[in-house]
Amino acid sequence: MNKSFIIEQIKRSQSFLCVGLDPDVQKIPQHLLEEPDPIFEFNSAIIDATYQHCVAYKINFAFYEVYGSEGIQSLEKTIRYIKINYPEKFIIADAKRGDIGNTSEKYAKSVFEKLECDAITLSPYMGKDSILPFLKYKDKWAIVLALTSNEGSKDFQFLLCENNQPLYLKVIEKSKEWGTDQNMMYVIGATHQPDIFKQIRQIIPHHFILIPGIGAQGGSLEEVCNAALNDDIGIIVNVSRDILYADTSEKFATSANIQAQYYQQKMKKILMDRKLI
Ligand code: NUP
Repeated sequence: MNKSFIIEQIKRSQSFLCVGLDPDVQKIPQHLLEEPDPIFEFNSAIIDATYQHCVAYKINFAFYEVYGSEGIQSLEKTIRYIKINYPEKFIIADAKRGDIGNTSEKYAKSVFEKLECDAITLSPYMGKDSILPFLKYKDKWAIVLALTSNEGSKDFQFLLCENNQPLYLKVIEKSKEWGTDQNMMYVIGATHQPDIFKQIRQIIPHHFILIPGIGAQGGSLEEVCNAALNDDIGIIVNVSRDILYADTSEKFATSANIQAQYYQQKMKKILMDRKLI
């Protein structure tokens, strides 16, 4: 999926929402546990309830791998379901991969060719040869972790490099040379100060930024968006738990629909205020 198509979809749906599909059998409505594949039942209901309000789905592999081969089947069925019913949605594999070159080639092949995802999250720690195999695919995306939303982001990502540049900026500055704004995005967590987004925008004015940390992790949508938006919109904001578990009764899908619409309406206003739609 290329960049102009993603922008077009955001403008059409007046939303830059990504719904994070992080299903947890402990939290999903208990009546679904009677189904042969509760995870898929849950995901497909959430997808049907939210597709009008979002442009992307992010599938965090941990929530599937934890159930072994059955979980992998649910993951494959979920991707297929989106591709068949809502082929315009951008599908992100949140797998946080990255390894020596020949191993990364296998990861890329598995996620882009076998699973047919559009994008994958990558850890930059192993450097250039760990990322390049993902950039060989046309219209596929490498989404590099730059400044993550968790508490532990402070352990390494703020360490100062030469010229007092924090590591997260060094990561962006260096890695942006490996690809372009047509095949690379960056993860920046919404839990950080909006000023940080402005600082990052000076280095990558045109790249898309994937922003997790809204909802359950407490980031402020308006503040972060205002600092991170660019002239081409340039942001995709993920929300997982705040939509998935808005309600754990049998009416969970209706509540997910309302919650996704709540975010979409906020995003629409942000886009309109900035005259981007
Ligand atoms: O920095 C990151 N923070 C983060 O929360 C990078 C991520 N990929 N994520 C993921 O986004 C996290 O693993 C989860 O799948 C989702 C956030 O979920 P929630 O806090 O909206 O429930």
